[in-house]
Amino acid sequence: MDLSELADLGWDSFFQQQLTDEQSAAVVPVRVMNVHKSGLQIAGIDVDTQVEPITDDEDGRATVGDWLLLNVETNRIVRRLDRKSLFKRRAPGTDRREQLIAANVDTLFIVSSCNQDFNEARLERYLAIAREAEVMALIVLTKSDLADEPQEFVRRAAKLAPGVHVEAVNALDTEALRCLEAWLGHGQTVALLGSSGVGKSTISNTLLGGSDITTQSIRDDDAKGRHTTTSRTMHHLPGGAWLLDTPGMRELQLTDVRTGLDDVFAEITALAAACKFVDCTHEAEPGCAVRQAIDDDTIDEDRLNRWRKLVKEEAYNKESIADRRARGRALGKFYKSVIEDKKSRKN
Ligand SMILES: Nc1nc2c(ncn2[C@@H]2O[C@H](COP(=O)(O)OP(=O)(O)O)[C@@H](O)[C@H]2O)c(=O)[nH]1
Ligand SMILES: [Mg+2]
Ligand SMILES: [Zn+2]
Repeated sequence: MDLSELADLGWDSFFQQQLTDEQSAAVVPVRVMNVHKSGLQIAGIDVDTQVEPITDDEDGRATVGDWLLLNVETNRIVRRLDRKSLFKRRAPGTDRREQLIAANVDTLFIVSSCNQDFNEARLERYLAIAREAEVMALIVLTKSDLADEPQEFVRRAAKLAPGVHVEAVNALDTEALRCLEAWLGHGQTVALLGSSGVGKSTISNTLLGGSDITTQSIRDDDAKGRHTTTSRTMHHLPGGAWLLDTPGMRELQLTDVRTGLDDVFAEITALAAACKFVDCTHEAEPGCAVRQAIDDDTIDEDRLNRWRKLVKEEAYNKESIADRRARGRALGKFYKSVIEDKKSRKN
C-alpha cells in the first residue's frame, strides 16, 4: 500500500495503527468524501466510487470525513475506523435523533469579524462546540482591513478560552491568509463555523485560489439511475489541505457540550470546584469562590453571566421532549394544587 497517496487524503498513524495484521489484501482504507441519499462517495488509492452505507446501527454509521475499510472485491464496507473528532447534533423534532455532521476534522476555523458582528457569547458557544467535538479551534477575525483597531478584537477574543489562537485577516487577500498556513498543511482537514456574512465563503474562495466554491458541484447518480447535481463537501486546497464544507455545520447548536463548556470556561470551572457547597449557584451562598473572585476582580462578571446562560441552555437542550413534557405536567399539577389550596383557604 502506497501510504503517501493515502496521506494526501488525511491518512496518518492514528488510522494506520487501527489496521490489524490479518487484514486481507482486498481490504483497503477509503475516506468518505460526501454522503448522498443513494450512498457514500468514497475515495482511496485507485478508488473513487459510491457504496452502500454500512449499516443503520449507531456504531457503524458513517459521515463526511470518516475513514472506512472497503473490500474491493465485493465493493462492500467492512468497518469504520475510530475517529479523531466528530461533530454531531440533535435533530429537531420529537425523536431528537443524533445526526452526524462531520468526522476527522483537524482544525475548526471559528469565523467572526472585526466589527459589530464580534460577539463574545457567540464565540464562546462555538469554542465549546469545537472542544466537545475534540477539534482544535482557531478564531479567525475577518474584515481587519475595515477596522480602526483590529488588534483590540484579537485581544478580546484571546481571552475567551485557555490558549486559543486568534488571527485577524482581510479574507479577500491571499497574502493575508498566509497566517493560516500552519493549519493548512498537507492532508489536514479544516472546517469553518460562523454566522452569515462574516466571510466564510470569502475565506474558502481565497484559499481555493479564485475558483468559486459555490459553483463547484459533482454529478450524482441516485438510486433510480437519474443524474442529480449535489454540491461537493470536501474541497482540495492548493496547499494540500481539505476544506470540509457541509450544510450541517451551519445548524450546529449547543447540545451535549458539558465538557466543552468546562474547558472553555476553565477558570470558572476551577473556582466553582472550590465553593463550599457542591451545588453552589454562585448567587449568594456563603463560601462561594466564584463570587469571591468577582469581588477581587480576578474574573469578569459578564463572562460569568455568559457561562451561566450557556450552562442553562445546554441543560435545556439535553433534556428530551418527553422529560420536558413530564416536567410541564408536574408543574401544571403543582399550579393546580396551589390554586385549589388558595380556594380552600378562602372557603
Ligand atoms: N473588506 C472585506 N470584506 C470582506 C472580508 N470578508 C468578507 N468580506 C465581504 O463580506 C461579505 C460577506 O462575506 P461572505 O464570504 O459571503 O460571508 P459568509 O456568509 O460567512 O459566507 C462579502 O461581500 C465579502 O466580500 C474582509 O476580510 N474584508
Ligand atoms: Mg457563505
Ligand atoms: Zn459558588
